[in-house]
Amino acid sequence: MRYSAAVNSWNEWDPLQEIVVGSADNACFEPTEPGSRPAIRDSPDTPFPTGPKSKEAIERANEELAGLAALLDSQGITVRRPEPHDFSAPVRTPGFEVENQYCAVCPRDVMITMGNEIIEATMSRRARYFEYEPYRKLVYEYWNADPRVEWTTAPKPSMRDGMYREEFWEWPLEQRHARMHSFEFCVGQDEVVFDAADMSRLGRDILVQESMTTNRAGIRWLRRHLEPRGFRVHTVHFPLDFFPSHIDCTFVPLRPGLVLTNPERPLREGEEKMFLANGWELVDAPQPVLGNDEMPKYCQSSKWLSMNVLSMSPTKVICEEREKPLQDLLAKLDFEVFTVPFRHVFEYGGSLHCATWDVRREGICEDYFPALRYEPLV
Ligand code: DAV
Repeated sequence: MRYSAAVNSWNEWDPLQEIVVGSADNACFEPTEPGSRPAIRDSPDTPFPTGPKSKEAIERANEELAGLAALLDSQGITVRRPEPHDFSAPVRTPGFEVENQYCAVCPRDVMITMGNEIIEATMSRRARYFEYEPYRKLVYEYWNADPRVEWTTAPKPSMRDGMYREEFWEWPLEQRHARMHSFEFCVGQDEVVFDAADMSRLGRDILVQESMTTNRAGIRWLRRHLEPRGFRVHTVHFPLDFFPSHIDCTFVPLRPGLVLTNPERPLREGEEKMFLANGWELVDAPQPVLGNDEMPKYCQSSKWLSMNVLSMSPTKVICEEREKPLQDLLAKLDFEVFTVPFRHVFEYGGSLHCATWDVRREGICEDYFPALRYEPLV
């Protein structure tokens, strides 16, 4: 039996062995729904398109995704891809109906590896309810290959109207400012809701961001599931991000002792203590080269996709090719920096970290916070 299990990944940086890279095949525009109000960047009053993305837009994104896959492959890393899925099909459940689904560009949002376990997130948006399907064939393969592999699907929320707080989208800026410490967003607190990309893995310690896509019940579910398995789960907040969704453009661990931080989204006061008390360094990313007004017009993410880097090891990191200031900073921090063009993937909701799901890295579960005092739930 080989030393490490078919599924084995405990952090964001250990030497990468096997990874899933997303695909833009059959991608559709995300529909307007209670958990999402997509808008065209330079023309917010024009209705957002619906249905399938254009063939050209899909080809451009697929070409960049293939470029990332080729780079990973050239480094000896096994690259897997999702199965085709008809995202143009509507979804109807007892609780909701939605005209089309989204895409399989960002496996990170849906799937997470916690050591030898695969967890499928509940998801927070209707159009993404069945987004685990393109990965199921791979999950079965890993699960069949090795009895050490655990597989958990988190409870699906109803996604009925009552689960959401639709007024959220109308709150004026002053109100958002006044409420910035309440951490109430478009999803209510009654049902268990989380996207996988709101988590970040640092060995025994897992960070979870409270966001538009992960609520407090979701975090309680994760704690009750993960604490008996030896993990410590830490909720983190970034009060200046009024539309938080997914932690990997905000707080990006690069190796033991080093986190790349977003200068416009500091941690809530006090939450930096666990890092500083354990000798970790928080280093701000430089301003992105591509500003918010240079993002693709259908892109719903911020310019901070610049920070969404992918680690191949504690010394090798992949960065978008235009983001020279960040590449220089990473080189100064002793990383070997690899670059790929990835701007056409942005309109599908992510960059290099979002568009991947690492299944296997070398290494074991380690404690990078030996001075931590932690109160488990039970
Ligand atoms: O900062 O706009 C984008 C990440 C989406 N997966 C941001 C978060």
